Amino acid sequence: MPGSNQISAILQQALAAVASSASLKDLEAVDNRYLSRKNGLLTSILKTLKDIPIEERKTFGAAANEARLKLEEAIAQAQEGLRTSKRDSSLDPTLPGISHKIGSIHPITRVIEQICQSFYGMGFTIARGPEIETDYYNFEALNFPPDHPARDMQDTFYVEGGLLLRTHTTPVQVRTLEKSKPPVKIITPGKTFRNEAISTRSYCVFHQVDGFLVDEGVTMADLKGVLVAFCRDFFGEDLKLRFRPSFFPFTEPSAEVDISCFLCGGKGCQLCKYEGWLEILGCGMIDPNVLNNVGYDSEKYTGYAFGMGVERIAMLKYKINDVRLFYENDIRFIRQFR
Ligand code: 2NL
Repeated sequence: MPGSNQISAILQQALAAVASSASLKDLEAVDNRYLSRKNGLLTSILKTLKDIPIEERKTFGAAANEARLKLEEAIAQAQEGLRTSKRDSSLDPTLPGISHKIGSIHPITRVIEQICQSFYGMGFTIARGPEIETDYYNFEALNFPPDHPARDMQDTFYVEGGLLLRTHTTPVQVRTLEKSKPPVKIITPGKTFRNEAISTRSYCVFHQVDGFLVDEGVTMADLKGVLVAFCRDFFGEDLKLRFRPSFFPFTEPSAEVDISCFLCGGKGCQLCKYEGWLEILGCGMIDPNVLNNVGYDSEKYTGYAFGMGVERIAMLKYKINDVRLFYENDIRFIRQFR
């Protein structure tokens, strides 16, 4: 028959098990072993009350209940202790936080996004294409004569298999025209390559955004309208534009576009080299030969096209005087464009 001694022996055993518990799981096991309703060592003892002489029942029952309460209390305390000690060791809210380095968008990426956004708003869609091109798409389809200086090894990077690194993104436009039916209205942002001596003004890699519209009845006036809208959106509402006659193998007529200097308003400053004007892009009406090359009837369809160097525009916009800064990945430079 169980006695009070036995109860205190079980309680001592249980308290020792609580003290040596290293985890909440251990405590749960102790709780189960001693206090489980069905067959816990302490709880079972209470079930034997009926076998005890009536006069001893009261003291024995009280002792067993007291032991149960003590153990429950000890387990609860140990649980709380484990929970807080865990919090203490792994999370101290008074410590300074772990700071994560926040990156920034590269100024070239940012300018490309801004240019695309502006043209997207005027109904242009974006097309992309390969950086390694054939002579056909990079030169021949675009009306470059076989002896054109741009085809020289000095100007173009040739790779194996008669392929080359595209010198402009215009080949993407040829590829798109080939696959489409008019009206076609796209811009082609992307990386381009030229075998040039590296200096403050030129680098072997650069970016270009080209654009065009081909449809029936497209004129130079449409071109001017789109470019005026773009320049004012990108550089400022008060700008004036100036179209100067120029030459490209793939457009006729061709023009270069200057904007009145957005820094000095055209009065003359360091940015515009005291000229009052900044050269922004090249453009023109797509040469009928180019349209014929992509299978369009150049009697029926006409198109305008334009192209701009992203580095040049980014240098003007952010007043950067050395193109190499874009490619040196100096964190102090990049960080300024947060
Ligand atoms: C510049 C000048 C230009 C084009 C790009 C083009 C596209 C097709 C047909 C004809 Cl599909 N032309 N693009 C036209 C004129 C100028 O770029 O200075 N780029 C940096």
